Amino acid sequence: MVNQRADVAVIMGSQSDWTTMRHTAEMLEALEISYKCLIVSAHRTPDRLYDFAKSAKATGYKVIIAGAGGAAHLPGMTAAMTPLPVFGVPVESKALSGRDSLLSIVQMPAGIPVGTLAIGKAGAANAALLAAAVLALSDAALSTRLEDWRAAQTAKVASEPTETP
Ligand code: RP5
Repeated sequence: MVNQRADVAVIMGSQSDWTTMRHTAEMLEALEISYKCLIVSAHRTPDRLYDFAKSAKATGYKVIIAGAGGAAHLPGMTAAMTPLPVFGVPVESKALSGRDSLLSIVQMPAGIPVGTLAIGKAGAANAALLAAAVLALSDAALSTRLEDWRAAQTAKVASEPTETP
């Protein structure tokens, strides 16, 4: 559900991050959460980052999910300029397999938090689920959808392994 007025902003440092961040978008879609995806590079488009982060709350966003790789300063810089909760997704990098991204995002000094997820696809999907849990605190219908999604996940787990899953 990509609306003009969206609850979640999904920002990423580059087009190349989309292969990871699409999993955030897909999960938000599955939970019927309104979102908008934007490319915002902390080092290539710093003015865009400033404008986005400074206006994010007034724009109506409630949660920001920021994915970046390498020297991944996008989530932290965003968090520094908005009071909204920011969840960071470390994108898997070529040189260091995303460990650089993870450490760049997770090691925020005390005072400006970034809720940091796992590297790659799992982190991208979980960022959407975490955003859903935050939004569900004040949205009973979403709370029910989230509970249903988790129940369906539980129901898919077989009690015994088989040769051909
Ligand atoms: C970061 O550098 C981006 O978040 C991306 O993960 C990484 C590589 O960017 P590109 O060179 O593919 O644009 O800023």
